Amino acid sequence: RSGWTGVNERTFIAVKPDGVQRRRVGEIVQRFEKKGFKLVGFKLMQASKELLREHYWEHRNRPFYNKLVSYMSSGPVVAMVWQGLDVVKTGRKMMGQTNPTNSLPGTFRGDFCVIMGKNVIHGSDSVESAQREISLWFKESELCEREGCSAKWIY
Ligand code: FUP
Repeated sequence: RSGWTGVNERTFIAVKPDGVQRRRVGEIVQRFEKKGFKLVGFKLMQASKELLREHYWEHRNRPFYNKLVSYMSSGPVVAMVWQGLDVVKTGRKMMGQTNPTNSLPGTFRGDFCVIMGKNVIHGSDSVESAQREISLWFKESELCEREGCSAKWIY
């Protein structure tokens, strides 16, 4: 998957259950679109605990692991794949810090929430994590990137 760099870089973004309940899906999609990124995958789904345990595998020995998996499976999430130049790093900036208290206004976590355990949005923290998470949440056939379907000059 070494082709997924530069303007083809992809990240996995999920609106968490509280983000869906807060009705923030539209605004999150809008900000990624306004920035100039391309939506290549999108689905509303109830994630299984099995999927979430795998998704948060790196935290398996942390005290908050079980609570995190329960919360993430407590309601539907919106799973998305966004594509564009430096989308992983920029997506992380748009999200803010893990703890909303440390997140600046203008970021999703800075603007929409106050509790670390219910922080609205997930975004991959590296290109490698993005590749792992995208293949965990999406089948290749669910990702759309038709040749010529968007203007090349946007990037
Ligand atoms: P982030 O990459 O900002 O989503 O943060 P992490 O991957 O470190 O953590 C994943 C999720 O675990 C966070 F969104 C919230 C939760 N978490 C806690 O509840 N307590 C902690 O101390 C750290 C993370």
